[in-house]
Amino acid sequence: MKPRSALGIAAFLLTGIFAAAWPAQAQLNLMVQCPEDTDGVDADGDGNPANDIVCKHITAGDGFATMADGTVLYTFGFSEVPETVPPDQVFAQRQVVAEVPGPTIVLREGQELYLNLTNVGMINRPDLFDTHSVHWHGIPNSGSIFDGLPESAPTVRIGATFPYYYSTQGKEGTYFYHCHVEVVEHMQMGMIAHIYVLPRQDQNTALKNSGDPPFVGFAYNDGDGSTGYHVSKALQLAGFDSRFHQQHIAIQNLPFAELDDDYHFINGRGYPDSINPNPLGASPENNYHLSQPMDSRIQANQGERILLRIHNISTTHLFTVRALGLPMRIVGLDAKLLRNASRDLFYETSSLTIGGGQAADVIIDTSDVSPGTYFFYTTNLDDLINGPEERGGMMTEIVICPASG
Ligand SMILES: [Ca+2]
Ligand SMILES: [Ca+2]
Ligand SMILES: [Ca+2]
Ligand SMILES: [Ca+2]
Ligand SMILES: [Cu+2]
Repeated sequence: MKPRSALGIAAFLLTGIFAAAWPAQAQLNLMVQCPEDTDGVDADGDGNPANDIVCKHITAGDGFATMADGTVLYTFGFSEVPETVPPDQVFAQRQVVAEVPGPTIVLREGQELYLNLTNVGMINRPDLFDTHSVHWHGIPNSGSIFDGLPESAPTVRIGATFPYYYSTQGKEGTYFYHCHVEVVEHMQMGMIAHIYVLPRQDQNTALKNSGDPPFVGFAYNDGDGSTGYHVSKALQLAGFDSRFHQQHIAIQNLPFAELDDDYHFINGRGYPDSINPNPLGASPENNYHLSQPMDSRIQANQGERILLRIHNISTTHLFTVRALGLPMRIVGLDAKLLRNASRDLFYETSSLTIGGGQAADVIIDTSDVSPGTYFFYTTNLDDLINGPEERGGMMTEIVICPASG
């Protein structure tokens, strides 16, 4: 771990004073919207008319993430509020709990999402009064008010809660969400997360049984099972520029023009942390809260199909990724099936180049693959680093086990 700067220590001490003052605010009236599903209509087609409304309550605040070489970096981020936390305890219990990536949200097509966002403030930067927002990148919104773009939509002030509303009918696919306030800064600081919508075709048992073994689900409503999979994993490609994060906690000018990530990761972790199945990042700076809950190791049996939901949410880098020795078929781009009425546009490739803000759905068919451990990694060699460590970075493992027979 790197030593804190004097200003960082000052900010840390201020935190204590600030935190001690919070109980006086504990009665803050926090409004979380969550209507009941009483319409009698089974909107997602799963047979239950009363489970089509999904409610989530997340906070936006700050925290500290631990890089694969042990370096602790100051972050902004989202975190889900457990149902056991009563509204008047959200501020007392849910500060300095930012996670990278933020809470993963998975919906069934047809469901409606009420996503309540509470801004709990950046307790380690009490001089800041930044607002936050949720921008669900790529979704056709129910109204521009839910877009999270500060120029056209409300953003959430410290102490406030805003209910974002989304409908998902006809919108299956792989997306991501992020804060759109001071967007380069807040995304670089870690306000990035997975969100994806499972297709209505997942309710089609006959099509599932067309797989051998039967498919667990499909990437899209493809009509013929061609995007069926047995194992799926969401992979978020991004990185941190450590100088930016260190300048931030030191309350110094932020080096926007020189922004250049030096810690590259998948789901918030560089290799080999990326294959650790446990939640990580419980540093003293982060009050021992686990800041990086999500691994990116993938395991399948020979003969199964793997769906990778990949997106690049970096503020500084394009990435080229490959799964050496494994065939990749691109079946979706930017939350759209790569097919139209007259043409199948799927393609086989050994590498995928993906820019910031793009998403891709990749199917790996392991039928003709020998059991063993394969590597999924960026071919940008200077991104296979954990800061000063020359090995690590944007890499994970795909383990193919012998067919269970
Ligand atoms: Ca339902
Ligand atoms: Ca309903
Ligand atoms: Ca700012
Ligand atoms: Ca680089
Ligand atoms: Cu923000």
